[in-house]
Parts: sequence; C-alpha cells; structure tokens
Amino acid sequence: MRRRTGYVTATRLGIRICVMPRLPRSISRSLAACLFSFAAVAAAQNFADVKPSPQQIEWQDLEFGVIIHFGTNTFLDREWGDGAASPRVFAPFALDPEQWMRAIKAAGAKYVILVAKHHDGFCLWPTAQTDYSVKSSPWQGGEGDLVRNVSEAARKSGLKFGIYLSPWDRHEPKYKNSAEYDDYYIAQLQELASNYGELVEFWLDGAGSEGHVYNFPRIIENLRMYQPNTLVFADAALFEFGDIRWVGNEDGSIPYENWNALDRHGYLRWRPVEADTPLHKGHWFWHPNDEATLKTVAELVSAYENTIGHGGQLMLGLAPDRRGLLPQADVKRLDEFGIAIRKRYSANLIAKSHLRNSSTDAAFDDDPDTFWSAPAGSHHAVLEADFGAPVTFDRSLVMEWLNDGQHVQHYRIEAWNGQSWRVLTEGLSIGHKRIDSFPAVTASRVRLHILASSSEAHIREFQVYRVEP
Ligand code: FUL
Repeated sequence: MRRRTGYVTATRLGIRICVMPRLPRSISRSLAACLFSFAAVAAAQNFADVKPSPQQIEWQDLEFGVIIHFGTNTFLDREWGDGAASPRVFAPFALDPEQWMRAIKAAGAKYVILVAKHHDGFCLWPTAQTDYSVKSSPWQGGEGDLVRNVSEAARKSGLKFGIYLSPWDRHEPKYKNSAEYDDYYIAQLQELASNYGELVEFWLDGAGSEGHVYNFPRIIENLRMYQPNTLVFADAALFEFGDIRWVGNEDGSIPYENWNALDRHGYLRWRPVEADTPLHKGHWFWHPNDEATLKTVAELVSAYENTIGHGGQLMLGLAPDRRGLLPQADVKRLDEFGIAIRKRYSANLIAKSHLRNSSTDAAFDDDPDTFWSAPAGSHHAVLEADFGAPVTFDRSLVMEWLNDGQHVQHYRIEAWNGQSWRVLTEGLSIGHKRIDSFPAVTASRVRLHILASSSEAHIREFQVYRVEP
C-alpha cells in the first residue's frame, strides 16, 4: 500500500479524510507559495461576485426531488444493513417503477435519485465488480437491473434521474484497504455514470465513513469524465468536491436566512442547499406496520414552505415495499401533498388582476423565465403592483433571478392602507424563492420594497396568495 498523507474533514454524519500524495520538499514549498497566493486572492473574493454555473441554475429550478431507498433492508426491516444479508432475500414480486413515478409526479417532484447502493453494499444493478447485487437475487432470475428500470421509468415520466452510491460499504472486503476500495468504488461509479444516461445529481454521502481515507479528487475526476453536468451533493466539509450542499439536518427545514454563496476558509463558491427528509418520520426504508410514521399533509406542506420557501431544494425520501410498489397510503399522501401545494400556490393574485405596466410586468406575469430589473447600479428599489381594486392576501412569494448572483440583502413586503405603506413582513435573503406568511390584509396596492441590494436587484416573480380561509 502506498503511504499517503491527508487532511481530515468533518462531514455529514461522519468524518472523511481527503488524501494528497506526499510531495518532495521543493514542490511542497512552491505548492505552499501557490496556496498562499491563492488564499490572498480568495480573501479578496466578494459574496456578491459569486455566481452559479448554468447547471446549478437549471437544478435550482427543479426545486423538489425524491430519493428512493429499496434493497435487502426492505426485506429485513432494517435501516442500516450490516452487509451480511443474503442477496436471496431481495425478491420483489410486483415491482413497478412506473407506479412510483405516477405518485412522484402527482406530488409535484421534478427529479428522482435512486440509492443504487446503500451502506450494506448490495447493488441494485448487475455490477461487474461484485456478486453482491441483484445478479445473485431471485428477482427476475438474477437477470434484472433496477437502475435501468428506474432510470427509464423516470425519463419516460419526464423526471430527471440521479444516483446515490454509498462510499461506506459494509460488505465489500476491499473496504479495509483505502486504495483498493477507491478502485472498486470508481469502477462502480464508472458503470453507473456511463450506462444510464445523464445524471442530474450524484449523492456523495458521508454517513459511516468515519476515519476512512478516500481519494475524492480521483472519484470526482472520474465522475466528471462521464457526467460533466452532474451536480455533486456533499456536505459543506467536502466543499471542494460538492456543487450543492447538505442542509445539516433531516427535518425538512432550511434555516433562514439562506445564502447561496458559502464561505469556507476564505474560499467562496455558489453552493445551493438541498434538504433531505423522509416521507415516514425517521425511516428511509420501508418497514412493516409503519403507517404511524407517515407524515401528515400539514407536515409536508410545512416542509415545502421551510425548504423551497426558504430558497432551497426539498428532497423527500420514498420507500417501496416488499412487493416493489409504493404503499397505497404513501401514494395517497403524495397525491394529497401535491393537491395542497397546487391549491395554495397556483392562484397568484397579482398575475390575476393588476393594472398593466410594461416596465414591471415581467415580475407579475406568472412566468419565471422573464424578470424585472431595478435601475442599473441601484442598491434599493421598489416593485409595485396596483390591483385596481381591494384584494385580500396572506402570503407573498418572491423569486430572484440568480444568474448574476444573489443580490437582495434586505426587503419588505408592504401594502397601501390608503394613507401610507404598511409593512407586512421583512426579511434579508430572497434567493431562488422566498415565501412569507402574514396575517391576511386587504389592500389595492402591494409592493416589494428592496431596502438593500449589493447591485441592482433582478426579480423573476413577485406574487401574492390567499392561503388561509
Ligand atoms: C443518510 C443515510 O445514513 C441514511 O440511511 C439515508 O440514506 C440518508 C438519505 O442519508 O446519511
């Protein structure tokens, strides 16, 4: 085994070590000089100058995804398999990923991440790297490929597809040897990255990896070779390797304020946030008699408003049962959730009736592909909608156009009471989407008052709704 030297990074639910080869002293010195000058440049970076990549912009517009856990754990009533389960237990008898997709679409999600290998090491595709996979299961006589079935069903339904490939592997004997395991993991990654079409997201999960040494630069380089547009999910500790970051909890909430540019030892990058939370409280995999953990519609709506409404992504965990179907109660709940969100946020009262004004209409047209801009170079501005008649509302929804960076730093939503502007709510960041709630107000004019922006604000949508009866 080659000797390696590394630096330790605390991670999502664990610790990971990123390795760098030991370098001759002269090179180390020039590298140190380089790093020093990089640090000087990095220190001069400004949050307002950090911009997203085109892939990040597209991904942020997806807003809502699901992550699917299905494997030997499903058949053994477990959450974290120890890697000793027989592949023979994996025997779904009515598998139908199209049923999953119908429920996912009804909920309003736009992308699907499949856990192709969880921590127990069992692979849902017929990998050439191990027999610990669907190949050794009775399902489809060992000829099946669940990654293929799910990726095809997702695309057929117009959903984007991505992969979770657990670094922690409790079955594979090579896991004990970092370099050998890197080869194994990368070979699996190459299979997944080159055989199943474009991956919208790749989950690099840190759970269970305490003290293990991974060659993350090599892993990401390999992924990028086949999937240049994939967004890598990783916690903030793997800052250099991730394109999107873990929110830091699994409760379905993104703490406010939420800024897209993240600072890590003077190095600023655009790292939008994704908040993963399961449909069944505390359970990523299916368990028998588990109806009591199913989240209520109110809990799901609250998760939506506290994630997407806080400018980030919601990633909801779904778990097919031993038949290979989503349980009927889950399907029903997903449907109810989709209906509840559409009911709340489809009747935009500004778009419905306002006195037309060509200079501001791009923010009032229900079309997030068009945007209004404040005067060039301005640091404060007002975006006003005149309903022409009194309208009652209790929610506002604002979307910032982020291609040029996140600029709004302080805003108020205000209503005209006939004499003056009354503040309904006040906040700092807006970002991709910001939903604010306030006691119902009846007014004929409403405005987004941008009190501070790092450069001129760009607003894709300013909407108001009446949610409470
Ligand atoms: C965590 C894992 O340990 C859970 O089992 C689950 O896969 C969740 C999405 O990520 O880190």
